Formats: sequence, C-alpha cells, structure tokens
Amino acid sequence: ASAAKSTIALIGVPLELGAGAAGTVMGPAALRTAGLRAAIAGLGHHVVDEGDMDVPHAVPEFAPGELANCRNLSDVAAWTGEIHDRALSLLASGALPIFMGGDHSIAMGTISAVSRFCAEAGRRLVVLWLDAHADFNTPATSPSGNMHGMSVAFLCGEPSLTPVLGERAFPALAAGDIHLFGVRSVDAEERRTLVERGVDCVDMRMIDEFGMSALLRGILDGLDPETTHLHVSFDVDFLDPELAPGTGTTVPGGATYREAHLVMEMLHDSGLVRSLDIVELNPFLDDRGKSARVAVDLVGSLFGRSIVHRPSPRA
Ligand code: B3U
Ligand code: MN
Ligand code: MN
Repeated sequence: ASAAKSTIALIGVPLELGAGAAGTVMGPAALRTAGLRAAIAGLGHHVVDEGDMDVPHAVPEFAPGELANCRNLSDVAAWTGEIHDRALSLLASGALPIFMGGDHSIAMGTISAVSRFCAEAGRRLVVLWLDAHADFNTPATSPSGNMHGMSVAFLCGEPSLTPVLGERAFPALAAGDIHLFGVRSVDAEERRTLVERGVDCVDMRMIDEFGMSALLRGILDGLDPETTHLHVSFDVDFLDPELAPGTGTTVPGGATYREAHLVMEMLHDSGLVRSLDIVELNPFLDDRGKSARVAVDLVGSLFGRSIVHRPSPRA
C-alpha cells in the first residue's frame, strides 16, 4: 500500500459556526502549537502545511424558511462548498490530507469530496467516525439546530440537507460504509432515524462488552488497502473528558488513553487510512493544552509511532 509514502498535507479549517460553543476556530492553531507537523515528520513522513482556509466571501442565500432549524446555515453552507473544493484538489494531488478543524460540520465538505474522489478513482470509501455522538440529526430532529450534529445524516444522503452543498453532487455513503465508533450520546429522534437507516453504530456498551480491538478488527478485516480508502473522522469528544476536556460537548465514559492509542495503532497497521479529520478541539475550553497534546500524540500513533514494533496478531 502506498498510503504511508504519500505526502501528508495539513490544512486548517477554522470553522466554529456549526457548533454550539465558540472556540473551535482556534483548533488548527492549537494543533500546530502542540507540534502536529513535527510529530508526523519525525516518523519519516513528508509533511506540508497548507495553512488555514480563509473565511468564504460569497455566502449562498436560502429561501426564507428553508432549513429554518439550521443555525448559521448560510455560513456553514459557504464553508462546506469551499472545503469540498479544497479537499478535492488536495486528494487529486495525491496527498494524504489531514483536515484540522474546526467543528464537525467541516466533515460535510471533507467527506463529500473524498466520496466523489473515490467514485472517480474506482476506490471503495469506508468512513470510521470516532465520536461520542452519532451526528445523525436532521433539521427536523435536531434539538439544538447545530449543524455539527447533522454531518453523518448529510453524508448518508438525508434529502432535507442536500441543499447545503448546492450544485455540487457526491455519492451518498451507503449505511454499511460508515461506522460510528465510541457513541454514548444520541438524541431520541436521532436514534430512530439511525436505526431505520441501518447505520453501523458501535456504542460504548458494545465496547465495554467486547473491547475496542475486537470491534475495530471486525470493521477493518477484509478491507483491501489496494482498493479501499479509509477516511477517519476523529471528534476529540471520542476521548474521555478527563483526558480531553478541551471540547464543547464532553460526555463521560469516553475512550481512555490506552484504548485510543490502540485504535490508532491498529489503524496504522491496516494501511488503509488515506484521509483524516481532527475536529471539535476547542482550545478556549482546554486545560493548558492538554487536549491538543493528546490529539497530536494520537495522530503520532496513527502515522506509525510504536512502542516496540509488533503488529496485532490476525484473528
Ligand atoms: N446531538 C446533539 C449534541 C451534539 C452532536 N454533536 C455534538 N453535540 N458535538 C446535537 O446538537 O445534535
Ligand atoms: Mn462529532
Ligand atoms: Mn461529538
């Protein structure tokens, strides 16, 4: 597999309008301060920092009442389009992009582009969504109106959300090609849609019963790195709040330091990962850079840092 040899492109996506709390605009800066680039380059990878995306100038208009329950709809839609275009050109260059958010609404732009890229390249796209939440609300079910809680529904083709990307089209993800992992907070109506659509949801109860490694292996086994593009969308609230307090919607009972590193190590060993989002880091809420540092540490494991090299045994 060539994933490990690709140039890794860091791109900052300072968006906070999809979230309920301000502060994720500072996410890219905090990841840089915590040494993201050096952590990856130190493992022998070629890393380029593409800087941060600019605030979009042109903001689309929506009809009065259209998607009325989406907070900051026009701004988020403008960002989604620009993120999509930027992601497509980074992928076309052959780079392995790391999208430094920003709130999780950026994934509507990043993954829609990855999906389009994979369709054109004849690759299969699989998404691993590491998150405390399912992000499967629709404008009709969302209790908050925050668009970061709707990204997965959008990516799975929720019809009421298609206007967000305007003219641009992308192949919606099939329910079996996205795996939510680490989920422990789902809204009542959100749960109903999620179950109806048959989206794979590895919740914390399953993780407690069977363990992270067996469940992750169930997802990764059988995927061929020659033909599969795995996109990892890492919401910092996947982690336990003790470990990563620097995020707007902490939920108790998250992944431990050791569980999270094991996930990243297994992902590295799989050779499948070809793009990554790091989202919801809110430095304004952090404790002396703790969450930024742990995120950088985890990305190190994802790109090949190991204690004493020993890949997981095959089942
Ligand atoms: N499900 C809630 C909470 C939420 C989702 N994603 C985050 N928070 N980060 C919502 O607002 O949709
Ligand atoms: Mn999320
Ligand atoms: Mn979340």
